[in-house]
Amino acid sequence: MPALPILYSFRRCPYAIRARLAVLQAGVAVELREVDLRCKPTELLACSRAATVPVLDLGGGQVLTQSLDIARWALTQHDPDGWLIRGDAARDSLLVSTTDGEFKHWLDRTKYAERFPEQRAEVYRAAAERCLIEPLDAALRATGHLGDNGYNWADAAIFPFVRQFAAIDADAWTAAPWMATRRWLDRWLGSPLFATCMVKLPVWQAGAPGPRWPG
Ligand SMILES: N[C@@H](CCC(=O)N[C@@H](CS)C(=O)NCC(=O)O)C(=O)O
Repeated sequence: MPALPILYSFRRCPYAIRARLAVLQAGVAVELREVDLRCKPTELLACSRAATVPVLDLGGGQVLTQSLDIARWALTQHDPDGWLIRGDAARDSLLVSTTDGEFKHWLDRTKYAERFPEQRAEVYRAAAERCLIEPLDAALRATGHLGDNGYNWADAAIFPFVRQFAAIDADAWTAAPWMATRRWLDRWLGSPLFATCMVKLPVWQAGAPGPRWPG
């Protein structure tokens, strides 16, 4: 049997969640290696200089080191619900690049405000909301998702970061006026796809294969 692609992952990392959601949606199987980020395995360091997660080792020297590339690869193998084709491509690409760029910047400052004492956390929170949550909420208001008839790749790419943002201060999130985004987030959090994505696995030990995933 040909070896499975190897996915190096960290359960709580939003980039890794993004990649795993796409792998699950595509229904492709991988060998999943859960990584301890404080003690990265040499196999991961050997295939990615940056040694961030997720990393997908396809074999034959082909390695994907960016979560969006991994998601695109997975959905290119199999895309049962048209995640890659449904939606407003220009709007979705802009929302995703804002998520990875400006939003991530303000998200980190909101989450670790004590490390960035130049401003109060509320200032960072407002900036995060202005750059992503506000346009996302407007986009979600019509149908509740970014895809035309359901989720698409951008819904899955953005969700793990909004999840992280909402969890910083649950009261502030509930009090904010982002009704469409709150509903969207709640649906994601209750979805079977997310539940499967977050199943806990032991940290991978070198020398033994990681589990086939999904199981
Ligand atoms: N641009 C990368 C970013 C991945 C990333 O930064 N992942 C974090 C974990 S959430 C990481 O591996 N950080 C390195 C470390 O903690 O050593 C992607 O989209 O995959």
